[in-house]
Amino acid sequence: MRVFYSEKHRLRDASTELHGGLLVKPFEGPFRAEWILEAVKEAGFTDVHAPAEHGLKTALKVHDAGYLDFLATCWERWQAAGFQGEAIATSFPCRRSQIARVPNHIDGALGYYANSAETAISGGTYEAAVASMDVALSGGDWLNAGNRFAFSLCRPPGHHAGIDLFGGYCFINNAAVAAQRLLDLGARKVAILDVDFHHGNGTQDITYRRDDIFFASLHGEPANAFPYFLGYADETGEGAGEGLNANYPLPSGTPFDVWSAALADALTRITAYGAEVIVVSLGVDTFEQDPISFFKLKTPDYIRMGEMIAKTGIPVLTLMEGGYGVPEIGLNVANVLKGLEG
Ligand code: OKP
Ligand code: ZN
Repeated sequence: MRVFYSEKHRLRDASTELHGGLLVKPFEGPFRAEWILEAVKEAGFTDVHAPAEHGLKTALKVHDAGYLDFLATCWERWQAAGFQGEAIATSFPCRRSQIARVPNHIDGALGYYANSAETAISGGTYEAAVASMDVALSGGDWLNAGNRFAFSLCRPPGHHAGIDLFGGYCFINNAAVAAQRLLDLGARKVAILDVDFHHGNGTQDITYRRDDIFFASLHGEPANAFPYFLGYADETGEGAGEGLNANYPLPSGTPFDVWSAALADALTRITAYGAEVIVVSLGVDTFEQDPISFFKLKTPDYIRMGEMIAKTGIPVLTLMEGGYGVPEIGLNVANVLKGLEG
């Protein structure tokens, strides 16, 4: 298993997150990647490589060009407007709003492109998001070269980033960009399997009308968990993508035996679809000690998770999404990789 990692993740180091009515230190910070890299090396995955720069060509096939330009210039524009703090969206287009026009003022543009307000944009955020995307793309290249496994230690995460939306700590959808590259390199069908605690609303947004990407997500039921407005079981895809979106919303307290039955079903459907590669959006915020989630997975369960995915026989690009708070996130990730390699 080759590991891809960029030090540039450190450039994403916001000082604020809007949480419970307070501006707190973000749950998603540089320490996460440090803990995960450390534990992964400790477990024997020492073949760690910096990513190659890929440019924005593939990203432009899954994201809106105006959105990527907004990400690239947001911090500069926010500062030029004279604001003192980090860029936090406060005004959003909502029911009966006009969405055909992007506001000229950065405060309006920020709300236009945001799907949630906890995520502050700070200096270096865009550069880190691009490096994270390159980490994902380099993992895709490794599989394309004929290898069965890669681990892309992406940070910041990506699965809440939609066609033209950021939020939930995500800016560029690493999984979707990697899937697009694998298709461009010759794969006919790719599956994205999202095992992060939170529904991959951004990935679903990008893949929903497509027939070349099957999307499956296991997550906290949207009635009670972020991102709240997508992730129900009756969202099955649209047009050419009808039947190719599979959501598994699960209740508070879900233990591994219940969770893994949903995983088994998702893997059956991915196999039936004929996926040539599985891109795993790996979040370990399903862990019983995660500070912002409500599933009850334990450390050894992550080995079983990896084993189940590997049993499909399909090549796997695993890339990092969430997992917070406790150092065990590192061992939990390493366990998935161990399970994959068997
Ligand atoms: C990102 B990923 C705590 C709740 C914040 C956003 C959660 C984003 C999770 N302030 N809501 O899917 O792990
Ligand atoms: Zn998550």
